[in-house]
Amino acid sequence: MVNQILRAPDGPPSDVEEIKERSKYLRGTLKEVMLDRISAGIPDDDNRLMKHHGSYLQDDRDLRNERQKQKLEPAYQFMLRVRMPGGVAQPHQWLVMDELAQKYGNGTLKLTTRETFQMHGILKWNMKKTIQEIHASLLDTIAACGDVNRNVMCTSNPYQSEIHSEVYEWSKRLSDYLLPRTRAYHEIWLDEEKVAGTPEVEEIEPMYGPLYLPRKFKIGIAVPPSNDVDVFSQDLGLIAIIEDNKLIGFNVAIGGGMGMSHGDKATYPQVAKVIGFCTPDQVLEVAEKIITIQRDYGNRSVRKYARFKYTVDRLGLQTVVNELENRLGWSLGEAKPYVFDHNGDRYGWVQGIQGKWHFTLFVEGGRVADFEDYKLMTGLREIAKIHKGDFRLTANQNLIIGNVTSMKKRKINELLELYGLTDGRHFSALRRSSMACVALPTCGLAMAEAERYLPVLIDKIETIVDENGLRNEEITIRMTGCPNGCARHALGEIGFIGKAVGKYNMYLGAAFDGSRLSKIYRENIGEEEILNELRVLLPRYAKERLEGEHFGDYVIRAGIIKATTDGMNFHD
Ligand code: SRM
Ligand code: SF4
Repeated sequence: MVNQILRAPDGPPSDVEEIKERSKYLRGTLKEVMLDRISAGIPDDDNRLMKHHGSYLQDDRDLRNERQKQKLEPAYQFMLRVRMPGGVAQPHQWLVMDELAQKYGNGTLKLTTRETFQMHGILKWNMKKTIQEIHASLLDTIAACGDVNRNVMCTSNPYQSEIHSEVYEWSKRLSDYLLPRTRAYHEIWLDEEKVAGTPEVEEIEPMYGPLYLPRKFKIGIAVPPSNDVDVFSQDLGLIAIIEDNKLIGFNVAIGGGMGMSHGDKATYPQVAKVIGFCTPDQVLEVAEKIITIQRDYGNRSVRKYARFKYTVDRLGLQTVVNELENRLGWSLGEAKPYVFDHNGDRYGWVQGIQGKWHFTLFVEGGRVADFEDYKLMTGLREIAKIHKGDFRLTANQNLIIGNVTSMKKRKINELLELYGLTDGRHFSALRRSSMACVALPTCGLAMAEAERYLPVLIDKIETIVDENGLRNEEITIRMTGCPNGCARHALGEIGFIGKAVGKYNMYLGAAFDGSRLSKIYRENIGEEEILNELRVLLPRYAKERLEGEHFGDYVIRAGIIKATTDGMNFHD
């Protein structure tokens, strides 16, 4: 029986709730099915649990039809996602990820929109070895997916002030504090023995309980003026507040999220709303209590209505704040002023505090691979071999080679040049401000291409951009292969959501600083129509824009898109 207090508000528990309940704290029969050699896949119930261990069973969709014709099972393989708060990896960890991708994966690494690594194409029989090697490098994949708190993001910029490293520490603390306590991961993947006399039913998940959360939960911390983590897209967004060069605390924003389903207006992207302020030593407790509210009141019946944003809207923002303050036993402070000026990355070398250098590399679509004429993966491997600083994965799918001494900078520069690794300066600013989700061929939910197609579309848009003198104009452009919003399309000044192969809904009007959603502009259009629209819009913008006016603001001022401050209007 599902615990009464956790019952979904409007219906019987979903199948996933039943699976979690039966799973004995995320164990299920994963240990056994991973040993089975009859199929390269695993049963659906175990796959649902697998997510909590950072992995999904997928199949190569490029091969799906052919294998079906040949009456073969799909080309099953696993995607594996690492938990890496703040996106910081040490050079030896980079080398391990690179090696694992070559040895067990598809030879590439995906730098995700939540500042971590994903590997694709891992076969079932290599999963345990892969996870063990990741663990040996002092990383893990616990809670990287699933109905728990996910990888905690924070502004990746390591150069502006000491505050950035302090905030990074908070992202680590939050991530560790909010981890599930079950030993399932250690037993299944790391061969940890169960402690004798401790039946798993007694295992304590003091925060999550045996059913975990109704849905995934995401936290990001932004350090103004950079909103690179898109703090308003998070279930819980924290805005670092700095006074007299000291971190005095965080503004707390709740209820953001990007996903929706085509044709279901009860689903929508939403920007998080700021509800108050807490000091650094209060932040773990604030996050914990917010999570328990979602645990207790989130919809456990219909998963597509289960995200915290819907809980907040259903209960009402003030009710949630009251409940939070009841649970805390104290009230949040008044939110403090802050200013964001962008949600993208800045590129190239910059010298920061303590004289250290940092190079932001443009990684198109976040894909690290050796391409025919661009040996990105090899180049980064060679850099990792000599680098003594760190790597920082950004929420825009780029990479910072961080904390380089002046002595090492010359050597790293030589390697950057040797391999032609680029800050993207020879591309348009629009390309440098682009993001695309994985989509085909690995994502089972993709309705259209994204990562493989956006660069091709941008090649064509760049012609229009150049003709109109907009080459250096940073216009954020984001594409997702379905409405789930993994590349935070709703916060791109130009956004595309896949509808069907070659067809997209086009959105315009998000704010350059990530504080306002876009709105639908055209539905179900293909490449030629997209380009035709931009052939009108971009010249108008070039001629009519005010000084310093961003494209997203312009389309609203020009009446092309109606202003919205509310995610509910996303569909209009
Ligand atoms: Fe995502 C599901 C990839 C960031 C919203 N996402 C998926 C899955 C696992 C597909 C699936 O469920 O079968 C995708 C795997 C594709 C593949 O082959 O790798 C996938 N999501 C990604 C990544 C890799 C996109 C990328 O190109 O970088 C990002 C990994 C982040 C990470 O490291 O943890 C990724 N996903 C996001 C974001 C952006 C963010 O978190 O900042 C969002 C929107 C924010 C949000 O959650 O509201 C996002 N992904 C979703 C959703 C819709 C969730 C919803 O409730 O609205 C799904 C579908 C689901 O959960 O059922 C989804
Ligand atoms: Fe897959 Fe859709 Fe996410 Fe893209 S947005 S990775 S297509 S789930």
